[in-house]
Amino acid sequence: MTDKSPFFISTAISYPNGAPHIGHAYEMMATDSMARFKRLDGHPVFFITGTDEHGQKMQQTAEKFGMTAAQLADQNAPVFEKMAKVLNLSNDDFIRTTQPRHYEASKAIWKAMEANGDIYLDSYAGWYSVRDEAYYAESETEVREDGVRYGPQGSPVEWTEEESYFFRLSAYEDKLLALYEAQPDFMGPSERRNEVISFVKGGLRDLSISRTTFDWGIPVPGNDKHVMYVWVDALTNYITALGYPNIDADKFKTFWGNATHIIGKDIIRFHTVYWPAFLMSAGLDIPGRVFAHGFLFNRGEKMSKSVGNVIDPFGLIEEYGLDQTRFFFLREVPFGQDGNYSHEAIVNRTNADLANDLGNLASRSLSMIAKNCDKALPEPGAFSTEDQAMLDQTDAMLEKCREFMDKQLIHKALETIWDVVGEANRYFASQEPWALRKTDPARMNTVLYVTAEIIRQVGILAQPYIPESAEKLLDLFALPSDKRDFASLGPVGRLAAGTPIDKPSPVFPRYVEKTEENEA
Ligand code: ME8
Repeated sequence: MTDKSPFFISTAISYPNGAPHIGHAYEMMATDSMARFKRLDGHPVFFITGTDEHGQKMQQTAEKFGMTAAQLADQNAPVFEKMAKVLNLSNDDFIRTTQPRHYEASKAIWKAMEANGDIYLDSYAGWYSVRDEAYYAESETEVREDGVRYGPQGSPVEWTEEESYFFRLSAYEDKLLALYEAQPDFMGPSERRNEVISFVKGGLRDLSISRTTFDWGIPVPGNDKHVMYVWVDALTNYITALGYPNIDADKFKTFWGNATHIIGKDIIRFHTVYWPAFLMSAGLDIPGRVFAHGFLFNRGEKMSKSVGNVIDPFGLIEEYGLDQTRFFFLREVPFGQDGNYSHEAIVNRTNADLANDLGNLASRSLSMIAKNCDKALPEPGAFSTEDQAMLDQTDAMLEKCREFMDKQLIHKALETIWDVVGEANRYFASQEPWALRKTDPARMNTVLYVTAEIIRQVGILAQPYIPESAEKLLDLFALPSDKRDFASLGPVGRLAAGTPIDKPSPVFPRYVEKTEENEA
């Protein structure tokens, strides 16, 4: 029996200080593929995403637009919610940190940390980056030629001095190092692990966790002059979604304890240092894994509003199609590394991998069945060595994909599936079933049967990544919904001879360049 334990997974929650960009969409698509994979593999899954609406960055952006932070959040958060829908996300909840349930959860975790003796009042004097919403030690900053002091992520920092509550992070140095040691898979990819360990070994200072110079945040329990530092409330969103502080409810008991957080590489410190320390302090379980993906660049250039090369995810989906966009980013960019987007690359993936390799194979083989076999899957004869090798490789996909997906190697899982698609194309071309029609119809039947069976399994396994198209592919076999999960992969779910197969409708359209001639 394979493990079917409950699985909790989250994206980071985005700052709705502007419209969503492709980096946000990328994280959502990737996390969705993991949630869908686990569901299809028989696990109870809880998958969340949302918006991080407090903090100085929101407040400052709102001021620039002459609105309140609450108005800015109310304007943009629904665009993120809409994006989740447009991306066909299978999220079970969408957290907005301005929701009353989140105020309750944040206040509760604060009180739990306070009750544990980890919060005290003092005053803060140091460097703060509004863009990163992060405090930095002076040694992490540098003054550049322009005379401005910058933090390690390249954003300007400003000197901040105010009364502040502190979290006793220094007391967690050894506990965190012990956690990294005891739970080697706590964070990935491995390069990031070493960075974090050396940061913690370098010595942790207590963390300022409240602000008094602005009021756009959750009030500190017992002292309304202070609002919580935005990251204290932001990280808490993960347990808000499970009904915290109600830790005895089924949802919390089922899903907290082995969480997987998918985030970008710029916010790993918050998730692997601060968050586990807060949780330990509040007496709650630590996540099972934090995985940091890379950044997306437009033809190698960082996307920025001032350069004017920010990619709008809605536009991209409009242009190339949803599953084409999902497939491109998940197949092309090794998950965990930085990646690039270009028009040529996405057209190439769309046309080569989807339209040609999978689409054409399905349409050629199933059309032949509809035409030559009375619209029903033919009875196969004895399998040749080639047939058997093809089926064996197909049956072996699940185990390999499962292993890769457990390590968040989404691109490797897709490579595994498309290796089979490539091999199936070579098989089909070399067996020449169209020539066998006259010379050896029984053999043609076997080749068509094997090809159809490969397409069935590829369709089932492709669902996490390209859900809509995979569904259409499986519809070609009129496969019932209870035969579409991973328990039906392999020999147990083999297609039955006689399965009705009509002339297939196209599943993967080719991308045609928009030239004046084509437009006319
Ligand atoms: O960091 N490519 O919000 P955010 C890939 N609110 N990923 C990118 C990216 C890019 N170009 N730009 C950003 C925050 N991201 C906090 C998170 S979680 C409790 C609070 C990723 O809107 C980024 O790494 O700046 C992060 O994981 C997510 O998008 C939201 O970024």
